Amino acid sequence: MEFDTIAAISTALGEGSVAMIRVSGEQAIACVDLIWRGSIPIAEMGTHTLQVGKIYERETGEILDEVVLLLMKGPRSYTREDVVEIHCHGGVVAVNRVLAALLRSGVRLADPGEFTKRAFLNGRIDLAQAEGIIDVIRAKTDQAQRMAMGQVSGQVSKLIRSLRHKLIELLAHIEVTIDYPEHDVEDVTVRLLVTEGSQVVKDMQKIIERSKQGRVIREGLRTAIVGRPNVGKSSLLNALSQSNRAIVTDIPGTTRDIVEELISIRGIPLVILDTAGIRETEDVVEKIGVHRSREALSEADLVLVVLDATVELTDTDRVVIEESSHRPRIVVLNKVDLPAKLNRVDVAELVSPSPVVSLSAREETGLEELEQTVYDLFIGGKLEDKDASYVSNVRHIHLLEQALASVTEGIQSASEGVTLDLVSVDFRNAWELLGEIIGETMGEDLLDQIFSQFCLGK
Ligand SMILES: Nc1nc2c(ncn2[C@@H]2O[C@H](COP(=O)(O)OP(=O)(O)OP(=O)(O)O)[C@@H](O)[C@H]2O)c(=O)[nH]1
Ligand SMILES: [Mg+2]
Repeated sequence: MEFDTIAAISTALGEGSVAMIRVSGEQAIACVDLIWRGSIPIAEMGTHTLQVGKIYERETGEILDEVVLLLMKGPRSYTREDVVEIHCHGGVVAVNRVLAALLRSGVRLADPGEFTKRAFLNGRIDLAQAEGIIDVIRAKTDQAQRMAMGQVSGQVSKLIRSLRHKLIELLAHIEVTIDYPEHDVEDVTVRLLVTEGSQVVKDMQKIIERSKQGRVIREGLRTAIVGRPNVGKSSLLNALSQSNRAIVTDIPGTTRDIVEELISIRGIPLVILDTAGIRETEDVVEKIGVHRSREALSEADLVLVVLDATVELTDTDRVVIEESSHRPRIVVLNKVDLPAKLNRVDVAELVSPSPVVSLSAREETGLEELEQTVYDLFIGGKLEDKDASYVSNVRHIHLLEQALASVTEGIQSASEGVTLDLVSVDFRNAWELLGEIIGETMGEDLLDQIFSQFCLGK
């Protein structure tokens, strides 16, 4: 495909040693040459070579910056088009003036993600790989970044292509059976659809099951710390995040609003929410806080229920235990540095099968056990396989689930004797849904929506 020529600053704006402007398109070389002063014109440079020179303003002749210029001729470039990279001195002003000069020489300012969109439209990468690039940029932990790199290198795409390949084979069988009814192979085809189709269903289920871990690694586990006032919820947030993020006092009802902090447990990102202590209150502000605590409790991926080990269970503790009983949770017995009134075994019995961990948030002891418990609960041994590929993108997971439903329905219909041309509709539908993951079947709107999530210059 051919597009106009675009440019954008690809590095983060701010003071730094280098700032890079990327130019891509048919006119990239000609446009930059208009404002370039080096030992040779860019048009005469070899591909994948660099040159030191100056960028000047055509109107006044003023030298704007001394730069290193890198040429990558298509198709051996990020976008598969001719790409010129201009490495300016870091700093907001120089790079912006060079960009302005470029825009006056006939280049258009790129939209966010437009370079990557071209890499996709020009067939260098598929859509799932392109989305992996956003995830690499956004990754907050090693695990998330490693998983995103797997997606960029095509691991997710490979899984999807293999599923589609099996579906297309089944569709071919259906076609043949419909086209040559005289061969009387309908029974054979139905049996094949049921057995082979069920295998595809199993494969999809496995991928979807694993994607839960993938999603946790990519987006982080939303973890709400709940409990009655003064049990040490804010102290726990501070201990886990090694910060003084939340205010801690001995006054019950200190935390009024939700305090959020991102931490990482062995590469798994946790978004920890410290909440207001749950209790009956007439205070207007605190009431709202308690309402938010309950919302956090019901929406979180994981709930940490904090109890104060130095006193007997109160009615409010029991309410919190009851309200969290259907959520994935870990019960934390806090303040074990002081003489205990609450026995871990009794509590474990009460909250079974939820795990119980005792620790001291103030003295920061027992935190490793909590971390280990979180890790076991959500990842277990399942992550040890470093080569495993994960589907982690919510869009992909959603499409997989729809495709799974469609294949399941197709198999059901086939075994019930529904005519094969109707059955083929379900199989074809699944094939198309999977195609949307890698961008082989999809609309322009969706593309715009996906690429608008990128940074400018990527
Ligand atoms: N001895 C001891 N004291 C603790 C521990 N954790 C918290 N505390 C104390 O308990 C009191 C309440 O701690 P916070 O962390 O503010 O409790 P909270 O649950 O956030 O309270 P609210 O925000 O009011 O709901 C403070 O005086 C803390 O110093 C602990 O592990 N051991
Ligand atoms: Mg608090």
